[in-house]
Amino acid sequence: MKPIVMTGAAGGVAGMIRPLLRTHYSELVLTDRVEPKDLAPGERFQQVELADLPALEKLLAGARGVIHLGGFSVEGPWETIHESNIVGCYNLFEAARRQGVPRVIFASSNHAVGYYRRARPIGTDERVRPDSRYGVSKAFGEALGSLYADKYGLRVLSIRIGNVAERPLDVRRLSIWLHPEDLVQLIRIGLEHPDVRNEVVYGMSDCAAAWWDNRTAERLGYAPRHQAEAHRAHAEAEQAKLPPDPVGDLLQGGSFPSADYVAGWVGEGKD
Ligand code: 15L
Repeated sequence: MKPIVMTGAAGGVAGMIRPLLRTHYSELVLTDRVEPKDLAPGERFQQVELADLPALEKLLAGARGVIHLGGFSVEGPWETIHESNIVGCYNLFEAARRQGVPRVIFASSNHAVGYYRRARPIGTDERVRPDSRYGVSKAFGEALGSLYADKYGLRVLSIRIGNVAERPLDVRRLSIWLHPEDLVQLIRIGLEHPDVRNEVVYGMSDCAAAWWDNRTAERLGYAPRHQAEAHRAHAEAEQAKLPPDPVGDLLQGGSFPSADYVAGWVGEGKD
Protein backbone atom coordinates (compact mmCIF):
# COMPACT_ATOMS: atom_id res chain seq x y z
CA MET A 1 0.00 0.00 0.00
CA LYS A 2 1.40 3.42 -0.96
CA PRO A 3 1.87 5.93 1.87
CA ILE A 4 -0.22 8.93 2.82
CA VAL A 5 1.68 12.18 3.35
CA MET A 6 0.65 14.69 6.00
CA THR A 7 1.97 18.26 6.13
CA GLY A 8 1.75 20.31 9.31
CA ALA A 9 2.28 17.07 11.21
CA ALA A 10 3.63 18.73 14.36
CA GLY A 11 0.55 20.94 14.76
CA GLY A 12 -2.36 20.60 17.16
CA VAL A 13 -4.90 19.21 14.67
CA ALA A 14 -2.40 16.63 13.39
CA GLY A 15 -1.70 15.54 16.96
CA MET A 16 -5.40 14.79 17.46
CA ILE A 17 -5.93 12.82 14.25
CA ARG A 18 -2.68 10.93 13.70
CA PRO A 19 -3.53 8.12 16.14
CA LEU A 20 -6.93 7.73 14.46
CA LEU A 21 -5.52 7.75 10.93
CA ARG A 22 -2.97 5.10 11.85
CA THR A 23 -5.79 2.61 12.40
CA HIS A 24 -6.76 3.00 8.72
CA TYR A 25 -3.47 3.68 6.96
CA SER A 26 -0.39 1.57 7.61
CA GLU A 27 2.16 4.13 6.44
CA LEU A 28 2.05 7.86 7.18
CA VAL A 29 4.84 10.13 6.00
CA LEU A 30 4.86 13.20 8.21
CA THR A 31 6.40 16.54 7.48
CA ASP A 32 6.70 19.87 9.26
CA ARG A 33 9.40 22.32 10.30
CA VAL A 34 9.99 20.39 13.52
CA GLU A 35 9.64 16.69 14.20
CA PRO A 36 6.68 15.62 16.35
CA LYS A 37 7.98 14.12 19.61
CA ASP A 38 5.64 11.14 19.62
CA LEU A 39 6.33 9.29 16.35
CA ALA A 40 4.57 5.92 16.37
CA PRO A 41 5.19 2.70 14.41
CA GLY A 42 3.99 3.23 10.85
CA GLU A 43 4.94 6.94 10.95
CA ARG A 44 8.07 8.33 9.36
CA PHE A 45 9.20 11.96 9.53
CA GLN A 46 10.95 14.07 6.91
CA GLN A 47 11.64 17.75 7.53
CA VAL A 48 10.58 19.82 4.50
CA GLU A 49 9.88 23.53 4.02
CA LEU A 50 6.74 24.25 2.02
CA ALA A 51 8.78 26.92 0.23
CA ASP A 52 11.06 24.19 -1.19
CA LEU A 53 9.30 22.73 -4.23
CA PRO A 54 11.99 20.16 -5.18
CA ALA A 55 12.04 18.85 -1.60
CA LEU A 56 8.24 18.63 -1.58
CA GLU A 57 8.35 16.70 -4.83
CA LYS A 58 10.75 14.18 -3.31
CA LEU A 59 8.52 13.86 -0.28
CA LEU A 60 5.41 13.19 -2.35
CA ALA A 61 6.98 10.72 -4.78
CA GLY A 62 4.97 7.49 -4.68
CA ALA A 63 2.29 8.75 -2.29
CA ARG A 64 -1.35 7.84 -2.82
CA GLY A 65 -2.62 11.02 -1.22
CA VAL A 66 -1.63 14.08 0.77
CA ILE A 67 -3.37 15.69 3.72
CA HIS A 68 -2.30 19.33 3.65
CA LEU A 69 -2.62 20.74 7.15
CA GLY A 70 0.62 22.73 6.87
CA GLY A 71 1.07 26.47 6.71
CA PHE A 72 0.14 29.28 9.07
CA SER A 73 -3.07 28.47 10.95
CA VAL A 74 -4.28 31.87 12.17
CA GLU A 75 -4.14 35.51 11.07
CA GLY A 76 -0.62 36.84 10.60
CA PRO A 77 1.48 39.43 8.78
CA TRP A 78 1.16 39.31 5.00
CA GLU A 79 4.76 38.14 4.52
CA THR A 80 4.09 35.09 6.70
CA ILE A 81 0.74 34.27 5.12
CA HIS A 82 2.23 34.76 1.67
CA GLU A 83 5.19 32.47 2.24
CA SER A 84 3.41 29.71 4.16
CA ASN A 85 -0.10 29.68 2.74
CA ILE A 86 0.16 31.15 -0.75
CA VAL A 87 3.57 30.01 -2.02
CA GLY A 88 3.54 26.93 0.23
CA CYS A 89 0.09 25.84 -0.91
CA TYR A 90 0.95 26.38 -4.58
CA ASN A 91 4.10 24.28 -4.13
CA LEU A 92 2.08 21.53 -2.50
CA PHE A 93 -0.41 21.24 -5.35
CA GLU A 94 2.30 21.59 -7.97
CA ALA A 95 4.45 18.89 -6.34
CA ALA A 96 1.40 16.59 -6.18
CA ARG A 97 0.73 17.17 -9.88
CA ARG A 98 4.34 16.60 -10.91
CA GLN A 99 4.54 13.39 -8.89
CA GLY A 100 1.16 12.05 -10.00
CA VAL A 101 -0.29 12.02 -6.48
CA PRO A 102 -3.96 11.45 -7.20
CA ARG A 103 -5.61 12.96 -4.12
CA VAL A 104 -5.17 16.13 -2.10
CA ILE A 105 -7.08 16.93 1.08
CA PHE A 106 -6.81 20.67 1.66
CA ALA A 107 -7.44 21.98 5.17
CA SER A 108 -9.39 25.10 4.31
CA SER A 109 -11.07 27.12 7.01
CA ASN A 110 -14.34 28.72 8.03
CA HIS A 111 -12.40 32.00 7.77
CA ALA A 112 -12.70 31.79 3.97
CA VAL A 113 -16.35 32.76 4.58
CA GLY A 114 -16.04 34.44 7.97
CA TYR A 115 -17.71 37.72 6.97
CA TYR A 116 -21.08 36.06 6.48
CA ARG A 117 -23.46 36.85 9.27
CA ARG A 118 -24.40 34.10 11.65
CA ALA A 119 -28.03 34.85 10.76
CA ARG A 120 -27.31 33.99 7.11
CA PRO A 121 -26.99 30.21 6.57
CA ILE A 122 -24.65 29.34 3.69
CA GLY A 123 -23.76 26.35 1.57
CA THR A 124 -20.53 25.78 -0.31
CA ASP A 125 -21.73 27.43 -3.52
CA GLU A 126 -21.74 30.92 -2.02
CA ARG A 127 -18.95 33.31 -2.95
CA VAL A 128 -16.06 33.32 -0.54
CA ARG A 129 -16.10 36.13 2.00
CA PRO A 130 -12.75 35.99 3.82
CA ASP A 131 -12.40 37.69 7.19
CA SER A 132 -8.59 38.01 7.29
CA ARG A 133 -5.44 37.63 5.22
CA TYR A 134 -5.47 34.08 6.56
CA GLY A 135 -9.02 33.60 5.22
CA VAL A 136 -7.93 34.95 1.84
CA SER A 137 -5.15 32.37 1.75
CA LYS A 138 -7.67 29.60 2.43
CA ALA A 139 -9.89 30.86 -0.40
CA PHE A 140 -6.75 30.82 -2.58
CA GLY A 141 -6.10 27.20 -1.62
CA GLU A 142 -9.66 26.23 -2.56
CA ALA A 143 -9.18 28.00 -5.90
CA LEU A 144 -5.94 26.10 -6.51
CA GLY A 145 -7.73 22.86 -5.72
CA SER A 146 -10.35 23.75 -8.30
CA LEU A 147 -7.71 24.54 -10.94
CA TYR A 148 -5.70 21.38 -10.31
CA ALA A 149 -8.85 19.24 -10.43
CA ASP A 150 -10.27 20.82 -13.57
CA LYS A 151 -7.01 21.09 -15.50
CA TYR A 152 -4.97 18.13 -14.31
CA GLY A 153 -7.50 15.66 -12.93
CA LEU A 154 -6.35 15.66 -9.31
CA ARG A 155 -9.07 14.64 -6.90
CA VAL A 156 -9.35 17.38 -4.32
CA LEU A 157 -11.39 17.71 -1.15
CA SER A 158 -11.25 21.12 0.52
CA ILE A 159 -12.58 20.98 4.06
CA ARG A 160 -13.68 24.36 5.45
CA ILE A 161 -12.77 23.41 8.98
CA GLY A 162 -14.64 25.03 11.85
CA ASN A 163 -12.77 24.33 15.06
CA VAL A 164 -11.20 20.96 15.81
CA ALA A 165 -11.31 20.11 19.50
CA GLU A 166 -12.51 17.45 21.93
CA ARG A 167 -15.47 19.75 22.76
CA PRO A 168 -16.78 23.17 21.67
CA LEU A 169 -14.75 25.92 23.32
CA ASP A 170 -17.48 28.63 23.45
CA VAL A 171 -20.91 29.48 22.04
CA ARG A 172 -19.59 30.29 18.54
CA ARG A 173 -17.90 26.90 18.40
CA LEU A 174 -21.26 25.17 19.14
CA SER A 175 -22.06 26.08 15.52
CA ILE A 176 -18.74 25.07 13.93
CA TRP A 177 -17.23 22.41 16.17
CA LEU A 178 -15.47 19.42 14.60
CA HIS A 179 -14.58 16.41 16.68
CA PRO A 180 -11.27 14.80 15.57
CA GLU A 181 -13.06 11.51 14.75
CA ASP A 182 -15.44 13.32 12.43
CA LEU A 183 -12.52 15.09 10.76
CA VAL A 184 -10.93 11.70 10.11
CA GLN A 185 -14.21 10.53 8.57
CA LEU A 186 -14.08 13.50 6.16
CA ILE A 187 -10.41 12.91 5.36
CA ARG A 188 -11.12 9.27 4.56
CA ILE A 189 -13.90 10.35 2.19
CA GLY A 190 -11.37 12.63 0.48
CA LEU A 191 -8.79 9.89 0.20
CA GLU A 192 -11.10 7.10 -0.89
CA HIS A 193 -14.49 8.13 -2.25
CA PRO A 194 -14.72 7.49 -6.01
CA ASP A 195 -16.94 10.56 -6.63
CA VAL A 196 -14.49 13.12 -5.23
CA ARG A 197 -13.26 15.44 -8.00
CA ASN A 198 -13.24 18.96 -6.66
CA GLU A 199 -15.43 19.18 -3.60
CA VAL A 200 -15.74 21.80 -0.89
CA VAL A 201 -17.34 20.66 2.35
CA TYR A 202 -17.74 22.08 5.83
CA GLY A 203 -15.68 20.53 8.55
CA MET A 204 -18.23 20.38 11.34
CA SER A 205 -19.66 17.65 13.52
CA ASP A 206 -23.39 17.34 14.19
CA CYS A 207 -24.06 20.96 15.22
CA ALA A 208 -27.74 21.73 15.80
CA ALA A 209 -26.85 25.44 15.83
CA ALA A 210 -24.94 25.24 12.52
CA TRP A 211 -24.84 28.09 10.01
CA TRP A 212 -23.75 25.82 7.20
CA ASP A 213 -25.55 23.56 4.78
CA ASN A 214 -23.30 20.53 4.52
CA ARG A 215 -25.24 18.60 1.87
CA THR A 216 -22.16 18.11 -0.29
CA ALA A 217 -20.46 16.19 2.52
CA GLU A 218 -23.61 14.21 3.26
CA ARG A 219 -23.93 13.25 -0.39
CA LEU A 220 -20.45 11.73 -0.11
CA GLY A 221 -21.61 9.67 2.86
CA TYR A 222 -20.49 11.89 5.73
CA ALA A 223 -22.43 11.12 8.90
CA PRO A 224 -20.87 12.92 11.88
CA ARG A 225 -20.97 10.97 15.12
CA HIS A 226 -20.48 13.76 17.65
CA GLN A 227 -23.14 16.21 18.78
CA ALA A 228 -22.20 19.72 19.79
CA GLU A 229 -25.31 20.21 21.93
CA ALA A 230 -24.05 17.57 24.36
CA HIS A 231 -21.47 20.19 25.38
CA ARG A 232 -23.70 23.28 25.50
CA ALA A 233 -23.35 23.85 29.26
CA HIS A 234 -19.55 23.82 29.00
CA ALA A 235 -19.54 26.14 25.97
CA GLU A 236 -21.88 28.63 27.64
CA ALA A 237 -19.82 28.64 30.83
CA GLU A 238 -16.67 29.38 28.80
CA GLN A 239 -18.49 32.07 26.79
CA ALA A 240 -19.46 33.86 30.00
CA LYS A 241 -15.74 34.43 30.68
CA LEU A 242 -15.24 36.25 27.36
CA PRO A 243 -15.79 39.98 26.76
CA PRO A 244 -18.57 40.87 24.29
CA ASP A 245 -17.45 41.54 20.73
CA PRO A 246 -20.17 43.68 19.08
CA VAL A 247 -18.89 43.07 15.54
CA GLY A 248 -17.47 39.56 15.86
CA ASP A 249 -20.52 38.21 17.71
CA LEU A 250 -22.66 38.92 14.61
CA LEU A 251 -20.30 37.20 12.20
CA GLN A 252 -19.38 33.61 11.49
CA GLY A 253 -15.65 34.21 11.81
CA GLY A 254 -15.90 35.74 15.31
CA SER A 255 -12.75 37.57 16.38
CA PHE A 256 -11.13 37.24 12.92
CA PRO A 257 -13.52 39.68 11.15
CA SER A 258 -13.66 42.01 14.14
CA ALA A 259 -9.86 42.32 14.48
CA ASP A 260 -8.77 45.65 12.91
CA TYR A 261 -12.38 46.28 11.85
CA VAL A 262 -12.62 49.97 11.06
CA ALA A 263 -15.56 50.91 8.89
CA GLY A 264 -16.87 48.00 6.88
CA TRP A 265 -20.46 47.18 6.14
CA VAL A 266 -21.36 45.02 9.12
CA GLY A 267 -23.92 47.44 10.54
CA GLU A 268 -25.55 48.04 7.14
CA GLY A 269 -28.26 45.70 5.98
CA LYS A 270 -28.63 42.01 6.58
CA ASP A 271 -26.29 40.17 4.29
C1 15L B 1 -9.09 28.36 12.23
O1 15L B 1 -9.04 28.32 11.00
C2 15L B 1 -7.87 28.29 13.04
O2 15L B 1 -6.88 27.50 12.45
C3 15L B 1 -8.14 27.83 14.46
O3 15L B 1 -7.02 28.13 15.23
C4 15L B 1 -9.38 28.51 15.05
O4 15L B 1 -9.16 29.89 15.17
C5 15L B 1 -10.57 28.25 14.14
O5 15L B 1 -10.28 28.65 12.81
C6 15L B 1 -11.85 28.93 14.62
O6 15L B 1 -12.46 29.68 13.84
O7 15L B 1 -12.26 28.66 15.74
